[in-house]
Amino acid sequence: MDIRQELARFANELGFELVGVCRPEPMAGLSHVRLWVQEGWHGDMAFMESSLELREDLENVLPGVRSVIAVGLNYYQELEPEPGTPKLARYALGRDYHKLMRSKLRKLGRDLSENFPSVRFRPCVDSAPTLDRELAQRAGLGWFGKNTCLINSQRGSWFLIGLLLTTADIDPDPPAIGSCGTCRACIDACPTGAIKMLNGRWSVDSRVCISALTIENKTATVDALVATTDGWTFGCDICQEVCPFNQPRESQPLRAQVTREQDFLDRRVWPTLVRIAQWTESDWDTATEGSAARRAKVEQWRRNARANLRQAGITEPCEPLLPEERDS
Ligand code: B12
Repeated sequence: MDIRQELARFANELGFELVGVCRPEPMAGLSHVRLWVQEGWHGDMAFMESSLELREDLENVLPGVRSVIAVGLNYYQELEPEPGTPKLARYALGRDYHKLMRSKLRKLGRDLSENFPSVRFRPCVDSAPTLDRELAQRAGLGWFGKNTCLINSQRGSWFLIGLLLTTADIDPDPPAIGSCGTCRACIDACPTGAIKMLNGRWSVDSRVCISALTIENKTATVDALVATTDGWTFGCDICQEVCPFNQPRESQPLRAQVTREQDFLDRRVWPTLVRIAQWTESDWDTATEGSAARRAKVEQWRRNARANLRQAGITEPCEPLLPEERDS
């Protein structure tokens, strides 16, 4: 039985549009991540600093690992928030992708184990100290664009990455090769200039990236976000929306195809920004359950919603700010 054939069949049945394999060799990009952290471009993401050593060796994630299976899941769908409602990045519109992809990867491991019983697997979806884009690039899923997203020449970049580390020895795929050429669409479109050169590589400065400001940052004030977040409440898709590889063409019909994943298409209905700006902890808890948008806590949601309301010129529907939310 050929494990590669089995893998392709099972991955396809589970709905993964992309699948590839690489060896668990040392991470060539780790020195770049170190520099990025040293320069402070990780912003408030302390976990990116504290996990540097663990990221050096995939043995830390699965002892005995011999192959890394990388999968990609398309999450693209139209984004058309009603005025006065929150604007979320596309990946957070439906069910939490971490839960969805992890359960699919567990199933993939179980399916493969039936014919290869002595083999061990570990699914990872943002849950382990791995450099997902680099591993997926090595496994052939896509190449690094200037916006740092992994771009697949046929499909574009609207896919999430999951990894299944395994002790099985599987023949690797060739790495993905490609380039943005002279295109600067994402660099020029980013309202905060977050895509910049760092030691010869295009990189994202999380201190100003709208995605990081609305999801990871806990200290910026409402005033600061009014000036920077450009109407986004949670995450940001601008650098992918403008990417030429995400524009469908007759010759490239797979680009920006709507996802087949019903769990992503079943969007939740969010309360209005006015309501969110006054959320209690328990409102937040109910509204974000099972959503990737739960990564931002209630204070961040209230702050982001207030910034959006001010951006829309609506200043006074809210209760007065709570003391901890006042700009000093
Ligand atoms: C931290 C993080 C963020 C941060 C920082 C983003 C960033 N560009 O680093 C913030 C919060 C801003 C963010 C935002 C988003 N993120 Co994010 N994020 C991550 C996370 C946890 C780590 C990324 C990381 O390592 N950053 C460190 C920097 C230094 O990495 P880098 O610039 O890509 O540098 C690499 C290359 O330069 C390369 N490299 C350097 N030298 C060399 C040399 C050689 C030879 C090679 C081969 C490579 C190489 O290696 C470096 C490390 O991998 C990953 C999940 C994971 N565990 O990997 C998801 C991940 C990258 N994010 C993802 C997504 C979807 C997003 C958003 C689109 C969400 C949104 N809509 O708001 C945005 C996109 C913003 C953007 N343009 O990046 C996806 C990307 C999917 C894809 N197709 O690329 C990932 C993989 C999560 C997932 N499981 O799917 N994210």
